[in-house]
Amino acid sequence: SDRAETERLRGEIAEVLTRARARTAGLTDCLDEADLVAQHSRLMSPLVWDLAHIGNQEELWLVRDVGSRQPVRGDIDHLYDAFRHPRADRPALPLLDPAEARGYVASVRDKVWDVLSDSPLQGSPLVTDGFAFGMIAQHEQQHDETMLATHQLRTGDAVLTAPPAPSAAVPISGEVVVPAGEFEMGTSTDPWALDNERPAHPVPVSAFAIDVAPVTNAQYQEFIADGGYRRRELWSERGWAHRTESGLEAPEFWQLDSDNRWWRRVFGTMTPVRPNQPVVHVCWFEAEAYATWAGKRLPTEAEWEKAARFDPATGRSRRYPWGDEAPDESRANLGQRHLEPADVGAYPAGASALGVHQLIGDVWEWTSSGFHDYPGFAAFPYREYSEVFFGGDYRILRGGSFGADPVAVRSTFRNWDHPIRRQIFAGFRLARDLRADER
Ligand code: AVJ
Ligand code: FE
Repeated sequence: SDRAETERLRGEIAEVLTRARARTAGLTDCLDEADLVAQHSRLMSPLVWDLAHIGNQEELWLVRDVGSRQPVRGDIDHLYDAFRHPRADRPALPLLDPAEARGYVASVRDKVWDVLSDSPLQGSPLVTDGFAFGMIAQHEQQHDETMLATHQLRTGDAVLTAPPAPSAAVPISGEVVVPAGEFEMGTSTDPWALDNERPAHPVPVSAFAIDVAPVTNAQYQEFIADGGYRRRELWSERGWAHRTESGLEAPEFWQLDSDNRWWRRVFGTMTPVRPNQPVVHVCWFEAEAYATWAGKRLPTEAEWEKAARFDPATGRSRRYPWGDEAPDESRANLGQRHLEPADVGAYPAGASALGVHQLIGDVWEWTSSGFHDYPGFAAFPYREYSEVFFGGDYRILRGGSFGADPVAVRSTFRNWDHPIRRQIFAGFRLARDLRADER
């Protein structure tokens, strides 16, 4: 019945909101006041800003807009408006202190429980199928991933712990051919898909080959050893200028020891580089140079999505590579269960219909595409989520990292960032055009 369905949906919303808040608490309760208000990198906000910003977005959309309730704090919106204050300026703002921020997010959440129990979850587009609640759960999880990146940048003793990510029973390598033809890209029906993923539309894609796994640390070390960072001809003009100015020599957080072995700092702990793990913390320009060195290229966004979703048996696009069922521990490394990517081949149950592994989880994957609207796009519910970024100097990332929560990951989900960014949990996989004899 409709009533039973509304109750089920309320339960699901309560679960995703509660899971997000537990993660937010875990990322902030482990640090003292000084660490929470400090700026660990000019690229990032103080963690106490993310915390109150999470509460403020929840208040704007769920308490005030959906719930038509009185503001919890009507006086602080401007402090937590990401468009008013660039990240580098946020530490100087008169922010809520950690205790006030914790109190604020808790008061907002109390009101949200009341709004949720009253909302019919249908009627206006904003609440239909619980959209606004799902959007806010995704927003909190996106900031949790950003806060996780701040933890990775932070120097000092390790504070986060998690079991190591799985290795593979059977190693995998090589590529698969994705046949030519139209596929359905994007979605018009996924209830919590964000505006930039909509609407579903047919996209013609020529046949191409794509690697079954992301590029690993061992493969990336070969590129370094072969002079990858010194050979001008492997880099684009912009890439080389950036490499030179920024002194790039290896992925961020990597260090070479006196025996010529690579280590990387992982959330405050020095660990030997795991050879079969996807490389992480490389920018788009490094991915581009590696692809040139390997004689391949990055996939376009449409190619990535077709490899992830297209089922040749039915011609349908799936929600996830393995089908329509939600991710679980056997299929993908998501949700900060581990603090690192898993080795390639660790999730055979997560492979796509075409046999491509680990498209979801482990590392965000750079694509060659910029961020543009799909035909028929309509900004919803606010232009500042997606629309203001279209056509900017961004590259699309797909698939989600070990630090992305399942509520904010699906094969239609689109992430974007500047091509120089390395603090995000990004790696890449390669693709190539087919040779004449393969077509
Ligand atoms: C979609 C991950 C690029 O973190 O800048 C958070 C998500 N938008 N608050 C970001 C977002 C508003 C966004 N990304
Ligand atoms: Fe935000």
